[in-house]
Amino acid sequence: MAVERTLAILKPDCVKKNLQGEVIARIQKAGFKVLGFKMIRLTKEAAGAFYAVHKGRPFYDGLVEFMSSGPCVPIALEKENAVADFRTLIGATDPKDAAEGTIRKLYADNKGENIVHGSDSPENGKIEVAFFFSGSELV
Ligand code: DAT
Ligand code: MG
Repeated sequence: MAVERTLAILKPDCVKKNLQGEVIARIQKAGFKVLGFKMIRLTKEAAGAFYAVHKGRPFYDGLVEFMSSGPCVPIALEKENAVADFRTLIGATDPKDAAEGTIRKLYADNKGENIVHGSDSPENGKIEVAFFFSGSELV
C-alpha cells in the first residue's frame, strides 16, 4: 500500500471541549505519523475557501460560521493508506451513523459539529495539507 498524506482538523468543538489531547492520542495510537500541527483561528474567508466544494449546499453558511467560531488544530498526517484509514478512525459524518469506537461516535454532538475533519482522497490530502502547511512546517 502507498504511503499517503491526509489532513486532519480538530474542529472548534473539539478545542472548546478540551479534547485535543485525547483525539491526538487516538490518532497516534492508530499508527499515524504527525508531520505538523498548529492551532489557528480561521477567518470566514479561509473557512469558506477550505470548504469551497460545498458552496451552495444548505449547510454551507453554518459550516463556515462554525469553522470560524474559534480556534482549530490542523494536523498533517502520514501513513500507509492514510486517507481511508483515517476516515475509518473518525467514522461517518453524522455521529448517529458512525461506528462504535470511532472518534465522531465517541465525541461528536451532531452532523454539523463533528469534532474532526479528514481528507476524502489522496489527491485532496495533498491539497489540504498544503492549504495549512508550508514545506518547512512538515518535519
Ligand atoms: P466529511 O466531513 O465527513 O467529509 P462532508 O465533506 O460531506 O463530510 O461535509 C463537510 C462538513 O460539512 C461535515 O463534516 C459537516 C458539514 N455537513 C455536511 N453535511 C451536513 C448536513 N447535512 N448538515 C449539517 N452539516 C453538514
Ligand atoms: Mg469531506
